[in-house]
Amino acid sequence: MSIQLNSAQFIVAAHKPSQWLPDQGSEIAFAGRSNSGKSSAINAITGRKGLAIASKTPGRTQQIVFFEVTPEIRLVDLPGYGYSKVPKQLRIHWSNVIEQYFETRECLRALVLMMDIRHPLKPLDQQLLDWCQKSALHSHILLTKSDKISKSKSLATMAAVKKDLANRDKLSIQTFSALSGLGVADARQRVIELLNQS
Ligand SMILES: Nc1nc2c(ncn2[C@@H]2O[C@H](COP(=O)(O)OP(=O)(O)OP(=O)(O)O)[C@@H](O)[C@H]2O)c(=O)[nH]1
Ligand SMILES: [Mg+2]
Repeated sequence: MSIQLNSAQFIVAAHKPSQWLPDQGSEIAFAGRSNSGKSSAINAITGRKGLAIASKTPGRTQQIVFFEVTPEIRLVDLPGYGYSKVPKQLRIHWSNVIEQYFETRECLRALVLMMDIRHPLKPLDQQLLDWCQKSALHSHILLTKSDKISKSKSLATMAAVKKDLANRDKLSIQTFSALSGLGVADARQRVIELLNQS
């Protein structure tokens, strides 16, 4: 099937599970720490600047945002975790909702995990990867904001992260920059493959 990610359209920003789109077809979730570049990655991968709202204020995406590529294919922008300035009650609320999403969503085909290349593999990232491993769900890691460090440093970080995750399967990893465009075509290709594998 030929999937055109640039036809992605915003459908709903869900504050509660009852607003989620029906659990059918195929869906890819974009998750990561607050400010890791999730919304920017969705914009870059779909080639739709301004599709997902990227912000200077971390913790901005406080909904589960559903984008439809076709009625059967969706990309989902999850609220960022780990931002200490978000009130504790809200952080607990979202960690519960994210858990519920991962535990129940049958149409979920893969996780795209964004990690700032300068701060990879924090405990909550590890937790999500552990969950994918346990559930045999594919995960694709984007080491984001690679433009912020030198090429040699970014390759060294990628090697270190790969080594840390060497015992896992169904996992792939790449460097990425929404700003410079590095890795965007590869990420797009990977998302399409992950949608097609279902
Ligand atoms: N230099 C650089 N900055 C980036 C890149 N990607 C995102 N940013 C910046 O990082 C900040 C956060 O980006 P977002 O895409 O909003 O991150 P997010 O993970 O969606 O953030 P929350 O929704 O707040 O959790 C913004 O100021 C972006 O402009 C990148 O590849 N390079
Ligand atoms: Mg966001």
